[in-house]
Amino acid sequence: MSDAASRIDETRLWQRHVDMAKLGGLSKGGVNRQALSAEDAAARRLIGGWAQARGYDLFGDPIGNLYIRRAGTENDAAPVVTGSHMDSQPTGGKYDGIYGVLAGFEALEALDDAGIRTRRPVQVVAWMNEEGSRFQPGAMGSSVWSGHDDLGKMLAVADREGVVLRDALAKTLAEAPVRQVDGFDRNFHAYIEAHIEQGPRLEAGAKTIGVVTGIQGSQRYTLDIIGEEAHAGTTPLRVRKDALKSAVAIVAALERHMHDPADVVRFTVGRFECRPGSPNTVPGHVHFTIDFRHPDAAVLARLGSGIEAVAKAAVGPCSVTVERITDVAPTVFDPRIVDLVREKANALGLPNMDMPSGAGHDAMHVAPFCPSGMIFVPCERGISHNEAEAATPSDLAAGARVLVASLEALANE
Ligand code: HGY
Ligand code: MN
Ligand code: MN
Repeated sequence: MSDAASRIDETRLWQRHVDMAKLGGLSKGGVNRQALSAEDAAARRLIGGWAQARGYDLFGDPIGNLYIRRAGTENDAAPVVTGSHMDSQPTGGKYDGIYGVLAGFEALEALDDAGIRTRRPVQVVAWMNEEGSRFQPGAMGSSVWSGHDDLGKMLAVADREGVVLRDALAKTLAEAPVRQVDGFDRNFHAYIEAHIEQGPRLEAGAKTIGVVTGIQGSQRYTLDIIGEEAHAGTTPLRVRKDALKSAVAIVAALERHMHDPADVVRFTVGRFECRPGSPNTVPGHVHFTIDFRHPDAAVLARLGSGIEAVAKAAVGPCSVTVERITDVAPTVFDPRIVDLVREKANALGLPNMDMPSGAGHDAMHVAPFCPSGMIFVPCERGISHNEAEAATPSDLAAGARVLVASLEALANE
């Protein structure tokens, strides 16, 4: 075992997860730590304190990504980078995202504890708003960093209470102040993100490490169906413009459009808002989201191009508008990084398997800029985006060992 890997401290890493899980902790054991919330600011303060205690450089960029940098002997060399996200779903788990940030931080500490100096700096990034549950789209921090989304446009996005991201970011930075840098430094030597699998394959295969080969592509849309509010008791059905009735017909039509006998297409309606939401008023407006995923870009393009026509054909007497929120192509990770992760897992004697990621991750926006890859560790029954999400201290530490061994090798290239 490499010196750094042997200095990964399972108890310290687990305790950091326990400390973080208190920030936004929920009654069933999960967390609600949405982007730029008070809980997110508290998480930024907590890891900032740990970083400062270790003498790491802490700084933020214009979209709220947080960077923790361990100096290299050639400190101007392009850094080797790791990280993930600290924000969660509204009823999220204790490991989604935060594991990648804490495993990255543990890697820095293990390098310190082993007295290892690397040529390149090693840097952890906590990407802002990966989940996209409060401010859409998700993976926003990494998307703006990469140029895939425009900074100004994202700063103007509002949440469902009408809070504009620019203001929420200013509030967060006031509560968790950090040195700010202008612009986005995309000069990464390599990037490896550690994450729980969020699926059942590692557990079913009795594997400790997932050597991630890529990430499937995804598209997300919002649809607004406009009808006419009316009295539930006096308005005959034949004259109604019932937005709910039309929205249900559209969802059914989209289900047919997305149907895939091989069950590879992942189609989800996750948010469905019926307004005004009064029991005795015919709904005049329905807003809902659709999210679909597939590993083949051509399938995504075909399905996406048909959405508006399917919606308009099913809308009945109402009207419908369709807005594409995000479109992320499938990611294929650099074979050199995939091989390195597998080699380090084997060297550590950890059972591992190559696998694609069904979930989206910030790595999809980093991969076009530098050789990138991911390391998965199991989560119980593959449950995620659920308060019951669970992982074991030993699996989390095993992933961190593979991570630090991989980062050290890359940082001395
Ligand atoms: O939606 C996703 O795939 C990510 O887990 N937020
Ligand atoms: Mn995640
Ligand atoms: Mn997630």
